[in-house]
Amino acid sequence: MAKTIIISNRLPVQLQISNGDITAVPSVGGLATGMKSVHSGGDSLWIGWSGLTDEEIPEELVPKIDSALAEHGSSKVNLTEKEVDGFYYGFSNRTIWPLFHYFLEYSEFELDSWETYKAVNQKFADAILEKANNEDTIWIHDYQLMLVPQMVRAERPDISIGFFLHIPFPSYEIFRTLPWRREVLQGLLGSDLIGFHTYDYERHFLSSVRRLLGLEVSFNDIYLDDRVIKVDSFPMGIDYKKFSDAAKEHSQRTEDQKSELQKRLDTHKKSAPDAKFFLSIDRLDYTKGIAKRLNAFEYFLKKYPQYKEKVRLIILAVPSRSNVPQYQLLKREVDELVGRINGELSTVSWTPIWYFYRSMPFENLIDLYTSSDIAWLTPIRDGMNLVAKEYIATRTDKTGVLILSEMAGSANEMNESLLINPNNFEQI
Ligand code: ADQ
Repeated sequence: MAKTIIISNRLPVQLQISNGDITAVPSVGGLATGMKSVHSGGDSLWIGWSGLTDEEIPEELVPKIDSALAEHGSSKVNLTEKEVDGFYYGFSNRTIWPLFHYFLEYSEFELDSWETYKAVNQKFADAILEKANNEDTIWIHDYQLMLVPQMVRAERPDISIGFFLHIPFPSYEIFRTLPWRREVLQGLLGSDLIGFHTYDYERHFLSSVRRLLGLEVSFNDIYLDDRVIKVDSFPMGIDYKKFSDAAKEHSQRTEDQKSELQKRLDTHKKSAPDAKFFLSIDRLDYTKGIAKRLNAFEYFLKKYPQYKEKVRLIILAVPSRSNVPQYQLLKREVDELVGRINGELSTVSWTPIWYFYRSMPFENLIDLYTSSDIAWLTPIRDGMNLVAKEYIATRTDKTGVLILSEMAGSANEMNESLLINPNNFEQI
């Protein structure tokens, strides 16, 4: 039977080894959350990196790891520490990620990491070729694997390949600064169908194809040799029912059934009749605008002191890419800002900011979404932003306000939210 093979850098579960035992914990992040529902819905295999380098996996545990992954319909690509450094922390996260999010000043163009990116993309392609039959559908995800489509096509000219980019595709003027711009485009053009979150990203991509490769483009078709490649926008959604059902179930819980977090949230609500929660949830990433948001919250409290003791900002930040220097600096900046603002403005009965730097179980995410009056999402740039959609899906009583950056892909679809320009401090 034909199957769908999903390929992304990370698998939907991450493995942890402790005392010779393997545990699989769900991966956090937009891609993993979004694709999980597709993966569990049919006959599919997910290929990706397990999150552990070859050096971290004892030889004798390999069979155990393989069977733990097989239980989750997954199969791993093995990467050494050096490969993870060059491919993941290097080219993917110090070149492509900042460049595609318009952080040109953070983009590093290192030949060595590019070479590793190519070699690792070939490893992913080989893993697909080993598992795929000609009638299977191959669905490749995201900026870490942009060369894989062409690498698979070279060996299996007739197989169906789709590619989806989860981050913005930047305008031609930005993209053209990449030394390996033609190779990246050619890699992507191994696909039959290339998807983006928004029409703007699609338009930028087509413009780069036309100008850098000189190919014929008609509407959203690209003509390459005897092939026609389709390009389109597919704004990614969420598993709406999962979030709204969970929210309804939480609203019916008795006092005994509530989580500790929910009880704390309820206590704060009762402390003042018009107490409000602002919520922000992101991976700790410089593209998400977390530091600006904290500064804006402090500014708000100083400008409108009547809100002191009435509002509280809950910041939930998932640790991310902590090996990259910009992320370490950001972590320090956010820690310091939270410390300074809380130190300056707290009273005996009130702390303005609750800051959680960790991943949270789904149950607690729902507690936060359903208890917060305002979701405050102000990324500087964001491919889509699924948190905005998750928040709306949990507002089953139809209350709540979404304040959303117009630089997030989701702003295109959610124009009843309060849209702000994240660079306009007063507006935030
Ligand atoms: P991300 O940058 O990871 O995704 P986003 O779309 O907001 O951003 O998804 C984050 C996901 O992680 C959400 O499902 C959220 O619930 C979850 N999450 C965040 N913090 C959490 C925490 N502390 N604990 C548990 N879960 C947490 C990338 C792109 C986005 C794009 C997605 C999907 O950067 O622009 O929307 O892929 O394509």
